Amino acid sequence: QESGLFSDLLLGPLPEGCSLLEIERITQNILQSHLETCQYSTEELKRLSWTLYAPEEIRSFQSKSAEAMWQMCANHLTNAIQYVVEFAKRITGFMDLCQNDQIILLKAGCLEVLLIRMCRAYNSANNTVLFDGKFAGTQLFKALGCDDLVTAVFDLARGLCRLQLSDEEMALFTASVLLSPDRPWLTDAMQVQRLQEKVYLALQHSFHQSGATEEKLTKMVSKLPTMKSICNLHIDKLEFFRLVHPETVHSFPPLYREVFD
Ligand code: MHQ
Repeated sequence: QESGLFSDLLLGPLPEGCSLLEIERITQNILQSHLETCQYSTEELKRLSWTLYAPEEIRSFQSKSAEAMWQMCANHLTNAIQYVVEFAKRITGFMDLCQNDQIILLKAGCLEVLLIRMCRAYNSANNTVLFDGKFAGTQLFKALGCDDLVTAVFDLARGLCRLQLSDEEMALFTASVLLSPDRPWLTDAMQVQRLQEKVYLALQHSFHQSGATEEKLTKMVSKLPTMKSICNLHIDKLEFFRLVHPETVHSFPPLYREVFD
C-alpha cells in the first residue's frame, strides 16, 4: 500500500486553491449527488438481484420485433440519461460552466457514465443486468440484432464489477469522466480541466484513504478506451437501424435522439 510522504510528493503539488478541506468538500458533494441520482439504491439492487426472467418471458422478448425492442431500450436509456443530467447539475462547479459546455459534456459523456453505473445493476455471478424490473442475460436482447454491442457492454460490466468500486469511487470516477476537457467544441476547456483536476485529486485521495493501490485507479482509467469504442459501436448500430427503420427512430424519445442521432 502506498501512502505517506513519498506518495504525496509523487502526486505533486495540489492545484492552486485546492486544500485537503476542499478535496473533502468535493468528495462529499459528488458522493451525495451520486447517491441521490443513481436510480436504484444498493439495498434495492440487492433485493432484486435474484429476480430473474423466466424462460418463457425471455422467449417473448426474443420474439419481439427489432423496432419494439429498440424502442424499449431507447426508452430505458433515456430515462437513465435524465438521472445523469440530474447528477451533473448537482456537481459543484458544473452549473458555473456556460450552457453550451454543459450540453457538450453531457452529450459526450452520458453513455460512458451509464456504462460505469451499469456495474451496480449487474450480477457477475450469472452475467445478468437489471432491465425492466428483472435481471436479464445477453440472450434477452437478441431481437435488437446487435449481439456484438450487447456482448461488449456485458463484458465491460463484468470487468468493472471485478474492480469492486465503492459508491465514493464510482461517484468520483463518473464525475471525472463527465468533466473531460478534451471533448470537441468546448468553449472553455480550461475551466473544465480545472474542475476535472480537482475531482481526480479527490479520487486519488479516496484511494489512498481506503488503502487501495494506485493499480485500481490505473485499471479504471484503462477501461476508458473500451467505453469509447462501445459508444461508437452504439452510434453505428443506431445509424444502420435508422436506414432500415427511419420511422421508428423518429418516434424515439427526443432526448435519446438529441444525444445519439
Ligand atoms: C442505469 C440504469 C440502466 C438503464 C438501461 C440500445 C441498444 C441497441 C443496445 C440499461 C443496448 C442494450 C440499458 C437498456 C442494453 C445493453 C441496454 C438497454 C445503469 C445502466 C442501465 C442498467 C442500462 C444498461 C444497458 C442496457 C441494459 O442506472
